[in-house]
Amino acid sequence: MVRPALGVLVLAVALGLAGCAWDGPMSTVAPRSDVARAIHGVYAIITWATVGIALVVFVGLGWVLWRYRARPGVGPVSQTRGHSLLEIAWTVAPALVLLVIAIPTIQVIFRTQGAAMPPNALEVTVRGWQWWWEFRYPALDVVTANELHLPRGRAVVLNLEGPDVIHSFWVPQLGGKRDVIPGRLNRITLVPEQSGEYWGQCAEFCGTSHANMGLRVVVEEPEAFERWVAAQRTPPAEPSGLAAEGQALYARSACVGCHAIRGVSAGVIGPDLTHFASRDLFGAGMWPVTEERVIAWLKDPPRLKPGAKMPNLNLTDAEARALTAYLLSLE
Ligand code: HEC
Ligand SMILES: [Cu+2]
Repeated sequence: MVRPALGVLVLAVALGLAGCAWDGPMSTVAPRSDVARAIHGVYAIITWATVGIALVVFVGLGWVLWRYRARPGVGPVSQTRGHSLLEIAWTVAPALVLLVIAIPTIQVIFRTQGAAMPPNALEVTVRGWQWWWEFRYPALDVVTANELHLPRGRAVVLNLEGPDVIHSFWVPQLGGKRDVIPGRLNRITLVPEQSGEYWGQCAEFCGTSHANMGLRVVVEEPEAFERWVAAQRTPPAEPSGLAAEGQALYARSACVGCHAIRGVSAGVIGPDLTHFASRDLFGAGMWPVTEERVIAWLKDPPRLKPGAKMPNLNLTDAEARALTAYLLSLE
């Protein structure tokens, strides 16, 4: 009886651990911003305090079990009831432990509330929609979706807005989680410290496709970020051939009511598509921007992403192909 149960336990632990990575793109133990580092510092204090307490408890328990084990010829040991010194000790000790945890925790809470606006900060409006992320850079006149670009080493202020329901912005290596609440402005202020690619995920249940609401953050060197901004501000090239047909079709379809493409349409329900093909992934981190995937999406969004707010527009294959050629020309 014991052996199979043990086998299952070992297997479960092994499978669980196999999912762990110290420095994966959603690691909570490899911080890459000042805020994430501060939060990680609190984790570390709590973890080591817990390890220390566990050691004391388990060593003490082991010793008692061994010392007072049943032996032939030894009767019950004497029992103690009411011991003032012990009572005081086990009241004071946990209070001290809580104090040790509370001081750094409260310090970090105040520090990461980001009340004051750091000088020269880059402001980004982050909107959590069912089920994708919108990023607006008001000072730069750039709008994008699901892929947030940030320069390394500069303070950014993320202004979190919820146009529909409650979401939560969470990019473990950069900081968060912080709720995105309709009618309320929440903020995260942080300085990304290392260039690289980081993954995030909506962390507050927001409906059918909550699990399909990821995001990607690209932290780049300041020059690379400037190049990205310049490219985003440039209008996309005039399409030709099939892409031009796609543009004409786009302009007379329902698409324009929901999507913005600079110079063509100004919808605000769905992601801005002005530079759709400059992004690696679409659908909030779900699929690579490839012809095959985009065609599949256009033909039946709610099938690929349950509950998607983009309806099935019953496009023909030829229409989906032309629209996709146009979308892929929007670099
Ligand atoms: C009723 C509003 C609506 C209409 C009409 C609509 N869309 Fe969408 N579209 C959306 C929404 C909302 C999303 C975001 C879906 C998600 O990721 O959950 C989206 C997502 C997309 C995406 C993926 C964008 C990204 O970066 O993730 C593409 C491409 C797209 N739509 C193209 C089109 C085209 C082309 C048309 C016209 C044939 C169209 N849409 C019509 C609302 C709409
Ligand atoms: Cu969610």
